[in-house]
Amino acid sequence: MRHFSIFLAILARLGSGVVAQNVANQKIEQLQADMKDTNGQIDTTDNAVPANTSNSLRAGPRGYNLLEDTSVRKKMIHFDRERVPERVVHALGHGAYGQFESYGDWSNLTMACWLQEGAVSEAFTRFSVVVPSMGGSENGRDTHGFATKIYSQCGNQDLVGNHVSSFFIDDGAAFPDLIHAVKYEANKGFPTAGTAHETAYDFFNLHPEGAFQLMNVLSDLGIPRDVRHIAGNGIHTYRFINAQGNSTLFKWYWQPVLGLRSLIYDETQKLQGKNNNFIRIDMYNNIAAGIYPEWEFAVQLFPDDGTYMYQGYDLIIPTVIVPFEVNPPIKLGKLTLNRNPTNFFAEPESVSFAPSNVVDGVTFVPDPLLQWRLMAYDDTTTHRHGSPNGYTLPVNRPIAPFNNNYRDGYMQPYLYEGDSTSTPNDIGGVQEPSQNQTLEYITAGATAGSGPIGRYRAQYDWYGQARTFWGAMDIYARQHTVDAYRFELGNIGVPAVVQRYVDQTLNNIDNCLARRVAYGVGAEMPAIGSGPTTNVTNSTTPYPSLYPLNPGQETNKSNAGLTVAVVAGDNMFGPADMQAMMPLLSAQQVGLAVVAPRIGTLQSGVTANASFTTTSNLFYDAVFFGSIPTRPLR
Ligand code: HDD
Repeated sequence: MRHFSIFLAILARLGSGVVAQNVANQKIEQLQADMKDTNGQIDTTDNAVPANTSNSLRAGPRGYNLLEDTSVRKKMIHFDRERVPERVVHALGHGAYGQFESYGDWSNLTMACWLQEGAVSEAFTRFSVVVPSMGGSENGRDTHGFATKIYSQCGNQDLVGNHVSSFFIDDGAAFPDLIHAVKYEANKGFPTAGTAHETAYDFFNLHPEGAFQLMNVLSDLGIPRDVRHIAGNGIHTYRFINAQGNSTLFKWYWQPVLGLRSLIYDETQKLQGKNNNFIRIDMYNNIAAGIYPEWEFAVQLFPDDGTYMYQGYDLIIPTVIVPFEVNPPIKLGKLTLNRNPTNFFAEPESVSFAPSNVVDGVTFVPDPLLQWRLMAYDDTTTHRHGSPNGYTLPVNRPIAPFNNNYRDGYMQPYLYEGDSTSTPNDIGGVQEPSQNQTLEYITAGATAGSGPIGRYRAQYDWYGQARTFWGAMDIYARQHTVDAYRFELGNIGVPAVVQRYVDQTLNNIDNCLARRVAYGVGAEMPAIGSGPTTNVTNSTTPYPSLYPLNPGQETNKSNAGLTVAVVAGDNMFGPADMQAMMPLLSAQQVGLAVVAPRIGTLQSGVTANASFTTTSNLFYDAVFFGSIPTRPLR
């Protein structure tokens, strides 16, 4: 970890302190009431009785342990139960607090209080990867989760999205199957963190609606440098409701102010071996150093005419994306993450997000993926916390007052007063809101259904959407994506699964793509011309926004928080070089690591913070060898 602490120390001097001054601190104050500082305190039992629990109570120095050792028993009983079930997906994650600031008065769209003029709300965001379990690598190729809880004055608003814009399925009924298929194979117990295996591709073969999403993840978008440089996508269409009861449909996005940055696959794979916590360390250190990542909250707006269609795009099929060129997003506000958690278990681990946590002014549409999500997160939260009282934990508790008759259960923390626990009541207790106190579930103009009851499967040109994405990539990005398909399919032991993916999915997307992948994995190549063919030489799309990593897209807007390593030695890169280098880097908030054969002060007087044995070029965005010229270069 040493190699990161140096970069932290240097960045700390560069911190910009960008937090707005008028931030409400209600959540911080609420959390402070629950903080417990045990520093320097005498060890006691839960019963507050001082106890030496480092040594067992025994019948003599060579005798048996005594049952009477209640203090060590209490310690052990607690320890045996320290773990709670990990999240069934997105188990591996980390998070930070921050603030959401509304850019203006959006009351024309929504009554959501966090989107009104001058509204600044505290927030917590958790980043995650879908497939690995706790303790796995977060640097692998995967979909990254981006979940935010806005502690607004009118209740908690959760925005639970992913870093790419679509999804693998469009009906929540198939979610357990998707996750079974991508997690480790039931009989083998591997692979534990990736989709390069047969059950995953067997599933993908049978769910063509995920072809576009999978191509996103297999492009370089699937291997971001870190999470400060990823986007967030709400994926579903949601509904805004304003105070007049008017509905506007929207899709939401977090757009990183730092821009997008990805690695290449070889780097990612090596980085996992060198440090599988690179991503969370990067986030932690930058926040600690005062370099706060920011994302603008942007929405695509669609009129709600009851059809859930927009220029031919189906808004209730979550796997269908609407390109930004067709409907440019408008920016409504900004999220800044500026405070690391105090306690990993109590905060990033215990935080519970749910798409069902919305405030008045935000509701839903009849999208069958979203509809199941509205149930599943509350359910899994109850399971993970072992109690329906999980939402009362410090990190989950709203700052807005909450009052209800959800009573009792494991770990109920409150001492509710009064006798009535039913609503409505005439004898005193929680009262029902009046019609004008809540707009919850009032979705103006919406009908509950429009056809015969049945089990339906959405129809769409799935391969066409993936083809548009393929067409948006330049030739280098396409090669990387071909390599990724080859890696994935090349690791599948059942040739029929591979052949089917090549023939049915890839060849329906693009004949050239299918042939290239098939060639690399020893599958039969589909005949030339047997599938559609995109221009092979370069990006040919009316929708360049689909692949924002192409050069020239201006996505890499800032170098803030990147790190340069200089290689130093007793006689190499001296104090004068250091003096020349620092202003160049600090002007851009770029950190510096000094790497030498050994850590410590070198003969030149420069201090090395990392050595060749503790670090790797993979941890840096650039490595500098040599001296800084004293005269400008010609
Ligand atoms: Fe999910 C966690 C994102 C579909 C069921 N999901 C979870 C997290 C993210 C997402 C970011 C981690 C939250 C955290 O940090 O605690 N999930 C998505 C997105 C989806 C999606 C963007 C599609 C648009 N998810 C989805 C479906 C279902 C679930 C269709 C079930 C019907 N997701 C869950 C879950 C998790 C979860 C099992 C595991 C832990 C948790 O909820 O709290 O309930």
